[in-house]
Amino acid sequence: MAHSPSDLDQLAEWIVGSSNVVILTGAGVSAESGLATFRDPSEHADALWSKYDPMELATAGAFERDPELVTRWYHWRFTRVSEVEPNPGHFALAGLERWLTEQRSPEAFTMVTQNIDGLHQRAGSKRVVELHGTIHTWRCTKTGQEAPLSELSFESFPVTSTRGGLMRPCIVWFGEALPDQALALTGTALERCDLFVSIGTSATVQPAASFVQIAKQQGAKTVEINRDATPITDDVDMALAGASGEVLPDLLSRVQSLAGDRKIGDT
Ligand code: BV8
Repeated sequence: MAHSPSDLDQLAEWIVGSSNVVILTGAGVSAESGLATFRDPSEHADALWSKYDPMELATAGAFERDPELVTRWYHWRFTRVSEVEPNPGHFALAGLERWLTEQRSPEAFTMVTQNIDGLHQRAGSKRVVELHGTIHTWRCTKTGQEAPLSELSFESFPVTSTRGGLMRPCIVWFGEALPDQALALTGTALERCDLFVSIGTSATVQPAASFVQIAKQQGAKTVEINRDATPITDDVDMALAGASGEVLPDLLSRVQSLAGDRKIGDT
């Protein structure tokens, strides 16, 4: 199930003709930077951690039962994030945001990411909604006081706060509610969008996996760019099979030549 150049040309037409684009990204977009995804075992998953199921560790219950283990896991994941760079897929999405917001309006582009790694922002994306939070900010379990990860000391695990609580990442764990503001921004963008593109996500985690239906119900065109088929592949108007780091730069150069405009991503 590979994509054809004519699919990319068609998607480029849809992008150039759109007025409000919503992009949903998942761990697959960061895979080509070398970060392990959640559900397909990756050679990047450190042997120490590959025996643990992220679904088990990314929960408040796991943190309560074994705060040292969960803190060590997030410290390892942060170490991995700090060792990698954004990939061409991240840069292409930042270029699309610049082009659409300059050619149309700031609201013309909204990126909703399930990723907590901050690689979209490092690639230059500005309009990013971090649906599941970020590994770069932690908070005290007692006071809720937040601190950037860079200010924490990981000499011992778990990390205690100055107020006698434990520090935990500002990440949405399974079973926890998503941030109100992230959900509100996403809801507004979905209501207004005429093009919804799901990229690098297995479309299995709720409520993000239902966003495509919300977009479809209000009349938006829906697209999936993913390496493998997912539960939404048969529902979208167009499914492009491929690696985001290859498909997205190709797509944007087609958008640019179609629009006959100045180069995408030019500052
Ligand atoms: C909540 C932070 C309610 C942690 C994460 C129905 C409605 C509501 C909730 C539920 C529901 N049914 C079940 C639930 C509960 C649960 C859920 O969805 N469970 C699922 C698994 C069944 N949802 C929740 O708990 C959510 N909370 O609903 O709360 C509530 C309300 C009020 C009060 C209290 C509670 C919270 C969900 C958030 C969980 N946190 N992340 C962390 O990162 O440590 S989710 C986690 O999974 C990551 O964010 C990750 O991004 C996300 C989704 O995974 P994907 O991104 O899709 O990654 P995955 O590996 O699965 O797939 C990668 C894809 O990329 C693959 O398809 C692969 O083919 C592709 N790929 C690989 N390489 C490439 C590629 N594609 C392109 N190019 C490549 N190179």
